[in-house]
Amino acid sequence: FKRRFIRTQRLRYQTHLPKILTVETNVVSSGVNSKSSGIDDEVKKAFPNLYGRPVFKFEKNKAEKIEHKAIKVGIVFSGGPAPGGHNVIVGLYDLIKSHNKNSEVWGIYHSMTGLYEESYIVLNDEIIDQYRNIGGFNMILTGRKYTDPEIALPAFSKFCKTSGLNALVVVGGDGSNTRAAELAEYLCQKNQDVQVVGIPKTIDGDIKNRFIETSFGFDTATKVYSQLIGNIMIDALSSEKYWHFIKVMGRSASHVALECALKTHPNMVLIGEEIEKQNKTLNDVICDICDLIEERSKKGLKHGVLIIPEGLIEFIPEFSVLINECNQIVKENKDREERWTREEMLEKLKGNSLKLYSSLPKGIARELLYSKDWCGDITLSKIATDKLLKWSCRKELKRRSYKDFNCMTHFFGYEGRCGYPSNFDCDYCYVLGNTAGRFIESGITGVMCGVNGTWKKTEEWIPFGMPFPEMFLMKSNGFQKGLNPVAKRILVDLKGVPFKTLLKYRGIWRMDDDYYACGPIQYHGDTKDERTITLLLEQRN
Ligand code: FBP
Repeated sequence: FKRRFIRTQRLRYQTHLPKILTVETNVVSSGVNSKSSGIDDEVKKAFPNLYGRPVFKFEKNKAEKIEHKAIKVGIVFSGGPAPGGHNVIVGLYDLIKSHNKNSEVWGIYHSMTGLYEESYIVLNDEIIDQYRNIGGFNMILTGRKYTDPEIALPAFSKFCKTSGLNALVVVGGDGSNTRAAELAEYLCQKNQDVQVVGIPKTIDGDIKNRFIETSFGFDTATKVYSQLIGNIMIDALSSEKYWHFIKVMGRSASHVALECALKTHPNMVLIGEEIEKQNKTLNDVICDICDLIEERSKKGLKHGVLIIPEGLIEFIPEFSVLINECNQIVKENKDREERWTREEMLEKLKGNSLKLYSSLPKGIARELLYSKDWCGDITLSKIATDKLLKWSCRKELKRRSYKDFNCMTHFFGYEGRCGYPSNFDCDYCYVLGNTAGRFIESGITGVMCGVNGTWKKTEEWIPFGMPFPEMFLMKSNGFQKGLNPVAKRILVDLKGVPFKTLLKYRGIWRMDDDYYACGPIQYHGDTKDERTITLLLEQRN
């Protein structure tokens, strides 16, 4: 009964809109051209139609009332779930239905795969009303399957012609938005009047740039992880006997680890980007942790909390060489169907990589050979870095004759991806859906929707559309030959204010247990609905 009650309360949450989205609007250029000097010439060539367009924004329509024709808009979820996704659909649905009740939103099942398999549902009020402000991607499901663009693009173009679909909204991370940009460019080249618009989704927080301030889901996920970390901290303080090694999701970038550290004040947090810059080996990292364990122990502190980013090992140079060599060996034998075994890899590797690989616990060595994502990258969430560090610290501390090391490991990942979205993520996603709808109605294609001033009150936000090429670089994507345009994943900026803030405080947190247990997300009552610390520190005008 209680669970139902909470769900009902969540369904009733009233999302807010920026002032400009409460009126009829026209799309205008913001005056900012997205031609960035940082864009590779090859990217420009790959997007001759999309490159060089301005960043679009809205202004109030002062002319006569706009007649909105009925349209059919498809929407896909792609990649890992992120809290708030359903509200993107709801925001889009509410907008286009309010403009013309004959317009339709088609929920495409299982990401892009649904497009090629023509598997979709025409959404209606009854379905939509069950998912307002509710976490998860289960309304239309998600997927990660990669389809070769040479097959996918013509198939989608044909599907639009036969079905009469006018536009597609892609809710995804870097991979999905790469697909969305290719599709938008392809349709322009074919003179096909179908719009493709992207939405920045990922709990990892790595889809951002000089225009996009944050991806949705990062706010809720980091609040959920921080609550759990805070609880563990209080337990550590209460029993004073365990070190807790906590790995948090976030793929390559350490944004999630950094945000959780700023919120909870652990004794130590590892930031992959810093470790790479300092060119540290695994042994250096282990020695740093063990030094702290010993230092605390001398003061009678046998407990502690360490936060580890999911992508840590990618940033340890000797590991990235090893991962590349393993990838290379697997790719050279791509016709092979059976899984590689540890023993076979030991026969193939040479030099330092062989030394490192053979020194790893067998389980970790095997995990390194397991599944790859669409880019051919190792799926980091499957590698138990927390356990690797525990195992290596135990070995090192034994060598130092230290006996009091009791360690518990944790991985917080999936539990943060589908929680009830915070009020921020509810509003942000609703606004992104509404924004996407307005661009589509105005015939704008090839943009990612964003909001300027997300750290302010929702009413003051300024929504915009950033042309896709702004976020691309040339890279091997693991499937097509040579280099191809791929959306960038943005890493932690070591010169940025959030990291500098960590530098200021982390020395204090090592020995003083200044733990901060922030408790669960507040949905009701007198909530300030705090933004992430990252967003507040990066505040842009
Ligand atoms: P995307 O948002 O980029 O799809 O990734 C989110 C994520 O949760 C990563 O943090 C994590 O590494 C990965 O998905 C796990 O993938 P899977 O759901 O396939 O296990």
